[in-house]
Amino acid sequence: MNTNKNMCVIGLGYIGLPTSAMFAKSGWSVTGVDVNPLAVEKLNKGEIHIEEIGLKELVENEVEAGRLRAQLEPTEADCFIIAVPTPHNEDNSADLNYVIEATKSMLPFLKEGNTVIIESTIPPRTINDVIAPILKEARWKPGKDIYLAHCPERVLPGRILIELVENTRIIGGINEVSAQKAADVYRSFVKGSILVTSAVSAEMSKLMENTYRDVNIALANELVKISEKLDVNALEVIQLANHHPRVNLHQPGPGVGGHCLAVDPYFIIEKAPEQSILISHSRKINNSMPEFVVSQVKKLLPDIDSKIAVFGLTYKGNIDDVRESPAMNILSLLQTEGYKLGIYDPHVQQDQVNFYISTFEDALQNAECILVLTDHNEFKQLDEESILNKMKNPVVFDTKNCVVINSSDIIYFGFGNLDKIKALQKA
Ligand code: SAJ
Repeated sequence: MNTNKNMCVIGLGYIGLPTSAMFAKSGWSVTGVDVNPLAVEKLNKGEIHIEEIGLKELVENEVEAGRLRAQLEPTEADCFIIAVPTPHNEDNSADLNYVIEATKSMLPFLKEGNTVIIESTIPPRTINDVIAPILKEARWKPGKDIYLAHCPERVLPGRILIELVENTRIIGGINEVSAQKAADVYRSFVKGSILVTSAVSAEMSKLMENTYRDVNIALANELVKISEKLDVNALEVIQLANHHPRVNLHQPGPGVGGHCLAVDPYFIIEKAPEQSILISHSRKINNSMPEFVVSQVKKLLPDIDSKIAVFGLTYKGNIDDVRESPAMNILSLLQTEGYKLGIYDPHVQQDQVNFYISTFEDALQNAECILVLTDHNEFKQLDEESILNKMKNPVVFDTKNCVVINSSDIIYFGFGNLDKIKALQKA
């Protein structure tokens, strides 16, 4: 489809850059805007500053075809998309400064009939209570002479280019005509359903998707703690209960990380703290898991001179992202306890962290326990010969239920047999 229309995308990160490239591919003439000169410079050379499968080739093609370019300031366009980050403040509330600055930066370029879309994750009512007033102050009438909508993204890194096309999109307008205008924009390349709603329902549904997972993971994590007290195998219980056709207990773990599940629920809590009881308790349960893991480690290794081989730093398996990772909290708690640590993560580069990352063999050397904190594929089948040769005690404590141990000489602990750790302490 060749629309011959102009688009300006503000924010060339994990969402803005792939989105810009997809719109360019579908015929829009796209100007990407970023405050980072490196991102701008690279894009104009047809290069990318982030990693994502298939993105490099796509951007190269679109820049070469003249449909995609970048600059530091916005420009006139038919449609503006804002895809800047929403970090959180100390108290976990949303820091809307980037979204507000991005909105203000396009004001000088707005023309009657333009469509403005916010993709950034925002607390409920932000479109109505924060963005619309900025437009009104500039004498626009949102919904009448400018169309305004929220269209949250829901893509998973590694699958962004596929999910941008295939996922259902929720489009919430400040009024019906705004939602329809924004929906027309996404119809350029989205093959999934496009569900049109109000801005506040779109804001809330995005946050509730991630909150649903966070709350359910908290339930699984609480089950682990209850099971530890009552000597129950939590993992077996989850497996058994999930045979029920309408039950889907999630998987427990060392905590919840990443920039979505561990962050988005707070955007609901900040707007309705007294009502968000389950949501805020779930956050507390998930945040308590690093301490719970360390309490189990202390039972396993009462001697704080012991060395622990910590396997996995990222917030989930097979990625290189350490943002909000519970593994980082566990590391610092273990350091505070005084344990010696050998840290190994084949997906993390040395320059991403401010401590030393060992090789597999060095991490194992003289260790008395391998503490698995991430379910990388590399950890599912460990080199057992090295474990037996290098470790002082061949013990594995697997918080992700991902390691398969074959040798009977290696002692395996996980969230399914915490009673055995308790028994050790009593012995
Ligand atoms: N986790 C568990 N137990 C589980 C599932 C996950 O402990 O049963 C942990 C993971 O180890 C990780 C965290 O939860 O620490 C989050 O992982 P994730 O894969 O569930 O989610 P994200 O943060 O990578 O991506 C989510 C996705 N949302 C949902 O699945 C509802 C994604 O679709 C969104 O685009 C993304 O958030 C976002 O940007 O909001």
